[in-house]
Amino acid sequence: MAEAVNHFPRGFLWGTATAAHQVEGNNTNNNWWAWEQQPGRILNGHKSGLACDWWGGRWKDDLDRAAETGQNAHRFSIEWSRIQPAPDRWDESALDRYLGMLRGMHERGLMPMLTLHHFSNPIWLEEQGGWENDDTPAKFAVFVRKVVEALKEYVSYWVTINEPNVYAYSAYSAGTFPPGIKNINTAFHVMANLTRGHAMAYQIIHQLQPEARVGLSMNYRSFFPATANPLDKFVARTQSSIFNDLIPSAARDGKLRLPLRTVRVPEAIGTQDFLGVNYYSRDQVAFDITRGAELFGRLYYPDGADLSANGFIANEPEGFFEALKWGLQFNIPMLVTENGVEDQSDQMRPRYIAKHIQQMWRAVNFNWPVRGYFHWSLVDNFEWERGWTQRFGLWGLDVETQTRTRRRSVDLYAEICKENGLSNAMVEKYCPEALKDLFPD
Ligand code: IFM
Repeated sequence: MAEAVNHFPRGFLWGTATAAHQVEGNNTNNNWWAWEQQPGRILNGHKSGLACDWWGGRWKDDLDRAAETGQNAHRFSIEWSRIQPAPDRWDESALDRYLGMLRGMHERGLMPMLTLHHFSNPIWLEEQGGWENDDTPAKFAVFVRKVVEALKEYVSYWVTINEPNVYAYSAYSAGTFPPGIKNINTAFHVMANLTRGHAMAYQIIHQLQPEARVGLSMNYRSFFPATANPLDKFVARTQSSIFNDLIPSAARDGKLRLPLRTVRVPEAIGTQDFLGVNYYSRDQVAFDITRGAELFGRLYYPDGADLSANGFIANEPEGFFEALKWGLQFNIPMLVTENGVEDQSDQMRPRYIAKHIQQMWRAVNFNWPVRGYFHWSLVDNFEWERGWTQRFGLWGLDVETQTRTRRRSVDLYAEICKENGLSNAMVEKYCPEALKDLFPD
């Protein structure tokens, strides 16, 4: 077959994404560390421990790996509990460390994107009620001001809050994240506070750095009605509007449209310069009267789905196209701030990457404003309540020895980054099983 390359626009960002608690290690002063010490909270009793030892300095080697393999950007997060270890105390040395990381990214030609909140809270904040407490958005704003004053010279892209939908759902409705609450109304209350926190952060960043680009990273989940039955369609739509739409819509027009009422958050109007899209998979949704707590939807992957190692992710690239189409409604540039798959053996990852990048290429061919892609993740890291059982890294990690193993997907992703596109030759080399699909004769 003749060489065919699906190119991306010049200046497209290609990177990987990480988060502080998942890679730094020894984050002993946050709610996740405390949660990990409680029996039964994390699969197999795993603990984050040293994680990828970025706090010990191993970020340097990992970012060398990113830069050497053609990436030009990196998304990471900072840990609130390190910078503000107590309500009335700042740790300037922690900010200096982050400055060092930011300089390190620039030196390596990696444009940093900084996330201010990625699931973890200082223990002191959690003891004051965390995001359930209506004072928390203002406390977050104080933290954000301190950080932006210290780091703004090196950052132009800021993500205020990572996946506020996943955070509110997991911590306050499913109870799988700390503080382990299972109450959907509390989750809605928390969503309102997260929206307020985001809005305050947006205003502060722009006050201090008018040219900054500020957004949220939303986890977009595709909910596909299991059948043409109107009830399946109805629950799929309801799930999607609650999970996907609520928060970014509120950040557009200041209205958080909860199922039975609308909460007004006027300060959130117009507080997104870009939309961060995190996409992993798509669910089939069937109406199920017995599942009141899950809004009457039974979610599952269809028989024959291309499943990841632990069955956690189905390879559903069309859902990614749908996510980008959904993002268009906000009329702002989009960045794919996460996309990836858990796959220790790296059997599936190459075709997952190729198929998703192909869908993103379809989107840019419609001139949809997609500006970059951050693969989750650079190196295996601590996967929250699923501990070390899920391996999302391009590089594998032996947690005990801190040895990194280069998976084959590294080479595929490097070729994509360097070429600024995906070719039939790459697909043939790394995932020939996807060739017919992606480059039909
Ligand atoms: O590891 C997480 C990340 O912290 C948030 N988005 C989903 C990833 C994979 O589960």
